[in-house]
Amino acid sequence: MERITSQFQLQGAPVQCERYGNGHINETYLLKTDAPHDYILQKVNRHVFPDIPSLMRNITAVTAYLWRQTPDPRRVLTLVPTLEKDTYYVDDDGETWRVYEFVTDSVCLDRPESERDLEQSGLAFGSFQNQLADFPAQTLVEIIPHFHDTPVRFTQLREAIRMDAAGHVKEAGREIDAYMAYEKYAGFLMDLLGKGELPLRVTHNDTKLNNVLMDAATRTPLCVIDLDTVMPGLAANDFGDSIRFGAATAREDEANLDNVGMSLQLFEAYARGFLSACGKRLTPLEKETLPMGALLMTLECGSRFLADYFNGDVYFHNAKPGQNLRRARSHIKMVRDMEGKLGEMNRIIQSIG
Ligand code: ADP
Ligand code: GN1
Ligand code: MG
Repeated sequence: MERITSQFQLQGAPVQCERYGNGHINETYLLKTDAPHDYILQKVNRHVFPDIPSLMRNITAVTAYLWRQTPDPRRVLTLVPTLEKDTYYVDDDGETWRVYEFVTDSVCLDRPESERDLEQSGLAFGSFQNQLADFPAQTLVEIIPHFHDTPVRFTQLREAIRMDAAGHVKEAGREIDAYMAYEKYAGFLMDLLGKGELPLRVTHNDTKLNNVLMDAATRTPLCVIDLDTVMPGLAANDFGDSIRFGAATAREDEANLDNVGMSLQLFEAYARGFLSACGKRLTPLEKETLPMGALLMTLECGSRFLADYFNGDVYFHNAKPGQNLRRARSHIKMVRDMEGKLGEMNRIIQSIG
């Protein structure tokens, strides 16, 4: 690690470097120094992100733009330069490393501890979208093409079933049937986009609760993190992914499906925060699509977990074998629950206005 950390312009000498956080993609470390100054060191996942130079250029451009609006290192993710003044370092094995300022006195939650926590995360992601409303979207590279193209995700699931790389397909007939029964919804947002009825915006695309840092004392939003997938996208997807993760009544990989569903109270809390920050910018149709965004992001993410299970767990970090299958099962259960609550979700959105 010393070989890596010595490449960055750090304040203080590194004294400790340990795995940190619960992200599914990158390898993240908390780097402590002998100065009162900590950092986040990350090995960027090169299998997930084949074009890291473009990814880093996207992040640099977006954070510079945000910094002009809010010049505060606790409120904008801040890259630490290398000795060569680059934003990342490639080691002898071809792995890419980057360092961020550690956002001090912050909390990062895997589950909301109150409705207010989720409302505040809605405020954070809504404000993020608002702050980037006039960002020149055409300058961003589409870092993972078709990232939230749900029909394409179903094609990838079919391909994973056909290849059956890990030999799991024969035991997962029920899950496959369950997902295929919901494919009828997959094209809903992409069709509206194709017809020009929904605008493309600069969106975050990975709006999990644990991708926002809150002030430890006030529990109000500080900083939106994990900017790897900032790309042109749909407001409903940013809204929906937050609901998938944050309004769930259980963890992503909950094994007891009786516990799994979506809480309408949490849905409402998130919607209040999100719409208070960016509601005025959304078209009436965009607002109408928010509930379907929640269902579709849950369906899509579940189909990706199932495909990864069939592919041999090559994409998402898995703490234990079978975790992707448990995630896929919980997600389809949540889709069913959301389907039954679409009317209520619509009423909530309309009542917030
Ligand atoms: P992944 O793509 O794997 O999800 P993230 O960039 O989200 O990686 O980082 C993983 C975790 O590390 C986050 O959920 C958060 O807990 C922590 N983290 C990341 N960046 C910072 C930061 N600048 N300050 C404090 N914590 C951070
Ligand atoms: C990944 O990186 P992380 O853990 O914040 C994934 C998201 C999924 C999410 C599921 C680049 O997010 O798309 O929704 O896991 N990120 C990428 O929890 O694929
Ligand atoms: Mg993350």
